[in-house]
Amino acid sequence: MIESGAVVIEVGKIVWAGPQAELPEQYTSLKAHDLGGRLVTPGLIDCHTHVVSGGNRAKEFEMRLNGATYEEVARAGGGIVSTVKSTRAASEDQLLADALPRVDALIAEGVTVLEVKSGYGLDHETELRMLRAARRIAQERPVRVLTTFLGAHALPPEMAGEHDRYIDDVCIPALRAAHAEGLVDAVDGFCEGIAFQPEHIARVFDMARELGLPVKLHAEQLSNLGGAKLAASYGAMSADHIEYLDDEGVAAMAAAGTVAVILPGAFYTLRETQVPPIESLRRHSVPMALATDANPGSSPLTSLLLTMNMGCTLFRMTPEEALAGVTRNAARALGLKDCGTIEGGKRADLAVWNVQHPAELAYRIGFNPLYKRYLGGCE
Ligand code: DI6
Ligand code: FE
Repeated sequence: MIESGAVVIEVGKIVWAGPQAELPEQYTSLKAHDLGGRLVTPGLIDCHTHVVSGGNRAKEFEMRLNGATYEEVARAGGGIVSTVKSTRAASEDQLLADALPRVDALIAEGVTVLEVKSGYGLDHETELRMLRAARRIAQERPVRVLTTFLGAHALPPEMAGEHDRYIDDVCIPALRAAHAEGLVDAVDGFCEGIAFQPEHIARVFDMARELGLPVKLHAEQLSNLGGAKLAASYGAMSADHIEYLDDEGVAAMAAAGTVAVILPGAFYTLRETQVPPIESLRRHSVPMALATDANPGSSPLTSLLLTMNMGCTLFRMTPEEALAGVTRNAARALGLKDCGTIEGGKRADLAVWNVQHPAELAYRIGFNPLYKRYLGGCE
């Protein structure tokens, strides 16, 4: 932390940052914004969300309170598949309208960059519609949006038991089409017993490679299928959830430079008890990011500050790790080199807080100390 710091911004970019006493002469005549000694951090980055989706799953929340597990709900036709029904029924305008209040909640807490996944369409047309709605968020709100194709999220009910046919006839053609339309920044999958096996994910990742798209994976959330290791073998930007990750998987991620995206909102909502291997990730110097996983089923969470708190309280991450997890390492999880830290050459995406010390951001529960936010230098 720099006490009494200054940040110099020119045309949307940071050109200098450091102690005010060392401000270079050439900048002293620029227009100054006095932030009153408040803490300035990089704008927050939510690197894993499903904010575009139809309907909600409050009913299923009740089912689970009555004892059903996430997997039981999924097998009973609820879960992801119920959101697929509502998403297919929604127009692009409706999907966008439903997403905006969630996005507004994130922005209100200093978020400047947001990742949004498809994966609730599971047919060609709806997967593309979700991605178009996601792209439009950045036209409607002051936030940068990256889109991820998640066609391999679940098997649609009309193709029950036909994983191979779904991957070949729906997922891969939809990925090609979405890419051709400029709708895809990265490719994701759900590698899990209730979703897809590593060999299915590998086929999707082969196509991503052919198209020159980076990959990431929902891995080791409910069991260990070796998903993170597979993702690492494709040079994945991140492996996400990873509660059931073992040391071998951690080592593979470390060797590949794959970021661990920790999602405490899903852990909390599902009342999971297996915690991600934070200590092992530290030991292997795997960068850790934190994200909301904002989705209608396993993580109806749209607060990145609460996510930071959960990362600390549930997983014993330090407040400093939590802050790096929603800034520097979240940028890395998205393959972004132009944001996530406050230094010369980066975009002027900043959050200004009514707090004295960074630990205060992770410490409070349900309190928003944001004073103001700059996106590309604009308030
Ligand atoms: N893991 C998750 O936590 C979300 N997707 C996934 O692959 C949950 C999706 C949902 O329940 O709607
Ligand atoms: Fe997710």
